[in-house]
Amino acid sequence: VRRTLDVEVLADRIKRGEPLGLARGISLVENETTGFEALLERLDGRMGQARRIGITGPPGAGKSTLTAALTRYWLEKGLTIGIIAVDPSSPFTGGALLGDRIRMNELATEEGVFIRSMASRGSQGGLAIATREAADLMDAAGYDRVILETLGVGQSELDIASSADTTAVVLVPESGDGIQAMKAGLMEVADLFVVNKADRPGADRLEKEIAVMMSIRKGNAGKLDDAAWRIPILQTTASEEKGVAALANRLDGHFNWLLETDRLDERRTVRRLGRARDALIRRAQRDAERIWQTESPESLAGVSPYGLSRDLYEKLRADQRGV
Ligand SMILES: Nc1nc2c(ncn2[C@@H]2O[C@H](COP(=O)(O)OP(=O)(O)OP(=O)(O)O)[C@@H](O)[C@H]2O)c(=O)[nH]1
Ligand SMILES: [Mg+2]
Repeated sequence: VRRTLDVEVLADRIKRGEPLGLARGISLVENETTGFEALLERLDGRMGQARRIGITGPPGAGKSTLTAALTRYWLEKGLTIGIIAVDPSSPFTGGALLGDRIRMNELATEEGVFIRSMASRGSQGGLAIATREAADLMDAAGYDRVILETLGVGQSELDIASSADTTAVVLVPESGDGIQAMKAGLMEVADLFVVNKADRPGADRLEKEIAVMMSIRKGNAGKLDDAAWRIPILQTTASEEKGVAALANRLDGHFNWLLETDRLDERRTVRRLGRARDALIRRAQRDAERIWQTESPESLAGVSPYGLSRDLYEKLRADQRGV
């Protein structure tokens, strides 16, 4: 039996920080169930308190282990933490995800921790926006920190990570990581680098490699800005919870820098504007899909695909004008 959605009631449950309400809200967002936009709109004024941290990097770098370690660290400080693990639809990482779940499950039972994994069903673009909206809901529910763990491959996953206030790129000493990162566009999204698995050989070398790459980029960028953020490179051994306090410290440092330089407001305004654009496009797409549903091969009789699309577009616009 489908319960009808009472947006107001659900919004209140989320505001009170009820985990079940939050879970339901995220499902609505994920499935684009009628009313989800009204829910987000209603909660808009409650957002902006959480610090959002993107954790990204290549498969198996230790992102989940690090996320879990950071979460435990913050829990001990009395903070509450929302975690979004973005499951890539790629079948290649299927095995690793299971491992994730096991680690994450230990945390999931802790009071003050809310974990949600988001899977891409439809388009990657759809996942990216739903993920950000899920983060919004966690924010509205009062979580102090929201961590977005995404795989650092593919533009849309990088977009998710970089939609956070602070983005940490996790690399490991295993061969060629630094160069890979350069290629994958990870360098561009990093507010700080984490060299994880520092217990393995090659961590220092990787750290130097990253430093060199950063200095080349800086050189290319021309004049140095004194107020610019100096991207730190930290070593961690997430599996032993080593270096986690220092990492938490640097994450705070970056957040404070954002605050002090007014960049936080800037970033968030850009983010809100981007959200409006995404929501507009999603709305338009939804309408287009709706009008498309009636089409079949016969629709193409005597007309080109372009002619058909133009006719449908005109029909769509006519519908909207109430003709
Ligand atoms: N030696 C060592 N192993 C680690 C460290 N951190 C994580 N690992 C191990 O590396 C493996 C992958 O860790 P995950 O945390 O699942 O990595 P991930 O980046 O989340 O992986 P995906 O989400 O599948 O991309 C696990 O077996 C971890 O136990 C570390 O600091 N040192
Ligand atoms: Mg993971």
